[in-house]
Amino acid sequence: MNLQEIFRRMCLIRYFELQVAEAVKKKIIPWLAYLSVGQEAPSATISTLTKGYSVFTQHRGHSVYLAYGGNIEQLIDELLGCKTGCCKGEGGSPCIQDLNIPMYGHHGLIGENIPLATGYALATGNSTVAYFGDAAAEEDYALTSFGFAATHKLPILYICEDNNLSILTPIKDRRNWNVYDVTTAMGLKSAAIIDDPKIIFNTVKELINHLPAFVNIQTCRHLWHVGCGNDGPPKWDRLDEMRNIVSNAKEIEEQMRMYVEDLWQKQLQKL
Ligand SMILES: Cc1ncc(C[n+]2csc(CCOP(=O)(O)OP(=O)(O)O)c2C)c(N)n1
Ligand SMILES: [Mg+2]
Repeated sequence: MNLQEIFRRMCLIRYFELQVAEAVKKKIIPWLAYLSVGQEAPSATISTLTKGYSVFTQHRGHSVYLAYGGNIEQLIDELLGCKTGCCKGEGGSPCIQDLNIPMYGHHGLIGENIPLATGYALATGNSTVAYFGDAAAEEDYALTSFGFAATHKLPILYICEDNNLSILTPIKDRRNWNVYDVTTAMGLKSAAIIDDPKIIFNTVKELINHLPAFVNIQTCRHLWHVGCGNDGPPKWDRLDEMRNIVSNAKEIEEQMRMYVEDLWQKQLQKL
């Protein structure tokens, strides 16, 4: 496990998202942006284990795109609505994709990436990973896809980034069951963990030898569902905890901050 690399990816995502938040505040980005501040750990960690997988995301996908090495200039341009964006400036924040990874974007229905990824794994036989939220995992088409993957032993890894929220509604007000129990009952290898990169790494490293598999990862959204507001200090900040355990953390963080800020400046100058 390369904790420095995981931390580097977390910093890349954090500083990228802070730039987006700044651009939203200044109305340079006047449309919806779904940010992953606080939720960096799952994709930053899992991407180090699943290079070469085909990736499917839903609306909160900047983190996944960046973690898997998506083209950053094209992502900035997409958020700015430029023709040079990764969806020609027509998709915006929720629909981003980079077919060089390959990563396939979102189409509007939460969790639709789950059946799409499942069908893709069936059709191609490629190792596939789908990232989605705790509300997406409740959808009927998500649950039937989990069952289908278990029955057909598809090479797919399902990652639920569980921030306990569907916009503003916590899980306790939405359901009295958890997805882990359902996927386990269906015969999927399943795990329910917190977003500590060491735990994520060890869990996923084992599960990818036994696909199909499902991992529920409790994570903490720092900002509102959309845009850059917040309701005070977050419950936890995994990136901050990593600063204390990764060697050369300060240097890595500063390097990523400068890298991202320079890229944003460069792209903004083109406007
Ligand atoms: C089928 C469907 N229902 C409702 C919505 C509206 N909607 C957009 S995002 C969202 C919440 C998604 O929550 P979750 O899947 O947990 O992802 P998170 O936003 O927490 O990352 C909802 C209800 C939608 N896009 N599609
Ligand atoms: Mg959620």
